[in-house]
Amino acid sequence: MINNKKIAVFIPAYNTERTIQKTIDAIPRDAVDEIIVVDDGCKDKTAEIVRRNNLHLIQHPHNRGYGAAQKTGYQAALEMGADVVVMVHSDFQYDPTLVKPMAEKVANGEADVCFGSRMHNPGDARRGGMPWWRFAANKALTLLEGAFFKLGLTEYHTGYRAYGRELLARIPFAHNSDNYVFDTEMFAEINLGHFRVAEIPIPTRYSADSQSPNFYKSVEYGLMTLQVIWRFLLHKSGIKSYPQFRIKEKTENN
Ligand SMILES: Nc1nc2c(ncn2[C@@H]2O[C@H](COP(=O)(O)OP(=O)(O)O)[C@@H](O)[C@H]2O)c(=O)[nH]1
Ligand SMILES: [Mg+2]
Repeated sequence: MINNKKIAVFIPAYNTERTIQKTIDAIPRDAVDEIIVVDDGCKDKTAEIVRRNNLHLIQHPHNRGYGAAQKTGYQAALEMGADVVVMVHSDFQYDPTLVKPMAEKVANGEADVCFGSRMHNPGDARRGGMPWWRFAANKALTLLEGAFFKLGLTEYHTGYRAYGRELLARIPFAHNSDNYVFDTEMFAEINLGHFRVAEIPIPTRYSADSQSPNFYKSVEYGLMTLQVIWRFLLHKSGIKSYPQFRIKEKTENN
């Protein structure tokens, strides 16, 4: 609990037997009420490790993708009554101890969502091992997304995010992509819903154990990002309406 708010950590996992235990161990348990792991069709020992830790495990029978794992995780967190859901990647690329300051921004009412940025001090991202082409693409896409989504962030490609309950209840994220671009769609939706945004600096970690989309997947992700921007512009200008961008009204229940 933070500020009497129920805090859930959601971990998307795909074949991360080498890193999931140290990820779980580093989560600050005094602040966190629920830990939900979505096993996205893992073919290794990930599920066994999660079971040993007595956490809330949800399994996809087949691999459905990073976006699909988030849909399952956020839905479960809402059903469990979470007020704040912090996504922590299972490949230990993001420092789990920062769950606390991330969740605090939302739990204390400062923002509806908090992002961890590796690009707050760009030199740190390179020193943390971010490959140069990923760094360049991150910078370029961040400039572009910043121009359209206007959330004032220093990075638009972070996987470290704390979402508040109201935001998750009002964004129809079930209509989002099952793929990596789910994260980009959330930015468009945060703009459309006029949600309040916070950002904290986080360290960058690339190690032998971390997972990342390969070069081909990253190019595909870049193109899908452009497509999201295009759909967002069509929607915002009223030319075309997309179900995923129809942000629900604020009600007593969300
Ligand atoms: N690559 C991949 N990761 C998945 C999938 N489903 C869930 N994940 C998890 O989502 C997280 C983010 O994926 P990752 O490849 O590390 O992307 P990155 O954030 O760009 O480094 C990791 O913790 C994965 O274990 C999937 O279908 N593919
Ligand atoms: Mg990764």
